Amino acid sequence: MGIFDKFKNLFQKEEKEELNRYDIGLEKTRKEFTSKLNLLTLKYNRINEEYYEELEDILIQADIGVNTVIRFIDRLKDRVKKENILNASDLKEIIVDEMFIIYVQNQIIVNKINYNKDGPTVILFVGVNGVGKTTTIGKLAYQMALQEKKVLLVAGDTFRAGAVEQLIEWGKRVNCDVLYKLDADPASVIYDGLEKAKREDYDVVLIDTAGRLQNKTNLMNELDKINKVIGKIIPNAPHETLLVIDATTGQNGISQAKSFQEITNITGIVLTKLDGTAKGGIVLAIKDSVGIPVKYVGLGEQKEDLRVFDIEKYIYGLFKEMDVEK
Ligand SMILES: Nc1nc2c(ncn2[C@@H]2O[C@H](COP(=O)(O)OP(=O)(O)O)[C@@H](O)[C@H]2O)c(=O)[nH]1
Ligand SMILES: [Mg+2]
Repeated sequence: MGIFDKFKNLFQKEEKEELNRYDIGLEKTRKEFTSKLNLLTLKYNRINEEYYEELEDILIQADIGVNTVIRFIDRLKDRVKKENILNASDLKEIIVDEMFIIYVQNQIIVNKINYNKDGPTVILFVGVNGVGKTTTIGKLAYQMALQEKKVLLVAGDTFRAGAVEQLIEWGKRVNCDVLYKLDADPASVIYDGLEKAKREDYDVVLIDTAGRLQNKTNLMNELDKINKVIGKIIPNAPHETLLVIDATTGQNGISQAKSFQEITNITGIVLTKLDGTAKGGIVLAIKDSVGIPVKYVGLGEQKEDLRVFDIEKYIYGLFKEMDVEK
């Protein structure tokens, strides 16, 4: 059974709505990517060196990242040799298959939240300004509230004007409590938030922070301080530190991931605004170059527009319009 049949079977069991969200969110990337691949296949009947070069360009333009692309092409060439593939049209399905392999890399990918069994689960959100931290917190709170979890939002971004109000708005929209304090430093707000969460038996605490990467030492000190406060009130917390990255910033997002990884322990990535880019290949590049799994993807601005990242749905979303000869 080919990989497309495998995906098709898989999705018959899925709710249509769920898959639609990926479809819509990946539309821009898919249009670029699959139409280019289809054209490439038409242009080159037979696989040759020029074919590979053009394929390389297409992948790099989709923001898959140069190193990842080079590895990918090498693997593809190996397979072409081993499996005696001559025609470009036979390669399409293998390209999809190899995308999958590059992401999975024989690892078991954990994209579930590491819930705390004895007390509130603390999730810290970090990332530079404007990437979608506050929005993601709102969306995730909405999902968790639907699962009947008692969720507290903590307004730890005390720097940006309007940041607290924005979180309060989200709290109203998704019907979750928000802890905030005006004119306080982040550590003090977080302290109060976690005390409240313990006292009042919250299941999950989502902590918003300010994202200032202009000065690495400052940010590192600030995150250290925040982590110390959190760990003091709830041992082993934070249970997750999610780095939020804006997919539309392309390779810049990769360097943000590398910088944050150097200063704090990132347990997962949220890739936002996938709906706003034709460069959705960044998902593969992040995993390949930073080694941190993408746990959630943002596929729009509404409360329903966050999804647990699913590599199969993602790849299906990218390639479903690609005609593969049976
Ligand atoms: N299209 C789209 N917009 C998003 C997504 N996530 C966030 N945004 C928008 O990005 C902007 C910045 O988001 P915000 O949460 O304030 O970023 P923060 O500074 O990191 O907290 C807002 O206008 C959001 O509506 C997404 O997945 N898709
Ligand atoms: Mg914010």
